[in-house]
Amino acid sequence: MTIQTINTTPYDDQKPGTSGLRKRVKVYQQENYVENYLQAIFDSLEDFQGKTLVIGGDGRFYNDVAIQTAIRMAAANGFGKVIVGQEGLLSTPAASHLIRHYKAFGGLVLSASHNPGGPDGDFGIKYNIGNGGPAPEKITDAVFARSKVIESYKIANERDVELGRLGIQNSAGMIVEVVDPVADYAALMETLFDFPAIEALFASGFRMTFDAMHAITGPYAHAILEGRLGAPVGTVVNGKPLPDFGGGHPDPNLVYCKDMFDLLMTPEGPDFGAASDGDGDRNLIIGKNRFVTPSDSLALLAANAHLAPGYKGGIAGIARSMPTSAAADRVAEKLGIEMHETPTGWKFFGNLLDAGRVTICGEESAGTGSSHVREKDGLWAVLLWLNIVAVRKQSVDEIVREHWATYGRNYYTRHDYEEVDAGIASGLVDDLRAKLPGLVGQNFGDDLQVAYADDFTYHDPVDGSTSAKQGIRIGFTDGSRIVLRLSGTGTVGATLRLYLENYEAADGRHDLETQSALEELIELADQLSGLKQRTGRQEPSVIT
Ligand code: G16
Repeated sequence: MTIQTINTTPYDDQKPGTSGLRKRVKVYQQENYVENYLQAIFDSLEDFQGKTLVIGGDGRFYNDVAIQTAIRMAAANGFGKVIVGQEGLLSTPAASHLIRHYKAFGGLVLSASHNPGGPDGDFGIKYNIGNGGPAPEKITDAVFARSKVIESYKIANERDVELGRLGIQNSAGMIVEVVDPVADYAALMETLFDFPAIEALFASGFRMTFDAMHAITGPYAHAILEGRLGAPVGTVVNGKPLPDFGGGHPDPNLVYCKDMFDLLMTPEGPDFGAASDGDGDRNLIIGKNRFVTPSDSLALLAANAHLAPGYKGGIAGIARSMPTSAAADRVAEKLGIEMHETPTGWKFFGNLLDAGRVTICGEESAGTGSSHVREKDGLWAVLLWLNIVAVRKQSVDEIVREHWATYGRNYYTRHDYEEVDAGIASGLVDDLRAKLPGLVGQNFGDDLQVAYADDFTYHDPVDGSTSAKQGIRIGFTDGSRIVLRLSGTGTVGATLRLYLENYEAADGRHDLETQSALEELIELADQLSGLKQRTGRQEPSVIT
């Protein structure tokens, strides 16, 4: 065994986005691309000699190659131990749990989340710190800076680790432990939720369908829903992780899960439908005749969390990303707990969770989670919903309607314009930003008056750091909002995200069709930004 130092030349595009470095597989397959990025990560960390690194991914194409490289490089750089999921598999929340549970120094999560996989799809690498959460900007900025000047990387000249064999192996003197990817995570879920109540729910004939989208949650959902909770075999569909996700797009939204949505809207459909994404951190919740928006889901889970044993003492506070609707704010107000608005990106919740200031966090991008790990967690959200349904003995639709009757309804939609020319997209955002100061106080239509218009800046109340330019917000006096920002997770061109929200009070009308309820705001957003004309698009690529 020898440790080699290999000369390399830097790439200039290894800037981590909202969640790690996501690129086309073909970009990652370039000579030393993975090696450069991993060495830039290791060079940006301190005092990890002899310590433990967790490694796992969502099973997508190129995971196996990158994991072997990561293990050899971890050994060469001085880690004492690597914990890796069997076959290289770990959902993102399970990786976060293992880092915390085994007090590891950090972890590498290999995934491009909900982006398609396969040789022509996407790949990604994300570094998580010792609290189990995504590295903060201080580290990701250092990684990018290092990647631009890197001259060499260290790698052990070792044979492949047998990823199928559970137990201890050795790589260049470093211990490698291959673990069951599900066991520790499933045990954690059992401490949080009322498993006997959910078991009784299934025993009473409650029917559910869970679409694992041939991505990472298959093994977890089979083991927990069918194995431990007694849901009938067949409840979990597309449960085998495949390197190309079976050719599908593992994004659990109403576009890619349309068949499930349609099924849930029929009388003979099941009572509950759910799905998770490529790496298992996102969730989709559909009750019979009721799709629950991620923003509403956050509010509902926060309002009802005390029904689950893990949260029976109540929650400390709630955090949501800025573009997420303000539905959760009303719950926090009623509960008299802290409410925080952060930039998009789960990494911004880490400090608040670590400081015990919030317990539940969520984002409009189909992510909800809690202090149990430091990532959003798809199956956790599904289990909390099941727990609530089991205890309240009501349908999802009834629970949602009662919530609106208590708190009012935040109508909400997101329009995505994908693969827009990057120059056009950034020009559009810059021009709108320049208009903002002049908008305050202006009236539009019959009843829209601009209360504030800014580019969101976040001041982290825990470490005092500031993150500027996090998205344009135009807020109106009646609580309506238009938000526009550039996605940080796309891999081709730019994705413009337009978020629209208005509020209908508790005694207001809650049965409008969402796009119609938001029509005036949609038109105004186009008028102010010139979105359609400048992008040449008549319709968004995806509406959620
Ligand atoms: C990641 C982040 C989320 C973010 C989402 C969308 O999720 O972890 O915090 O909301 O991307 O980000 P953007 O709007 O910049 O594309 P995931 O599930 O892709 O890892």
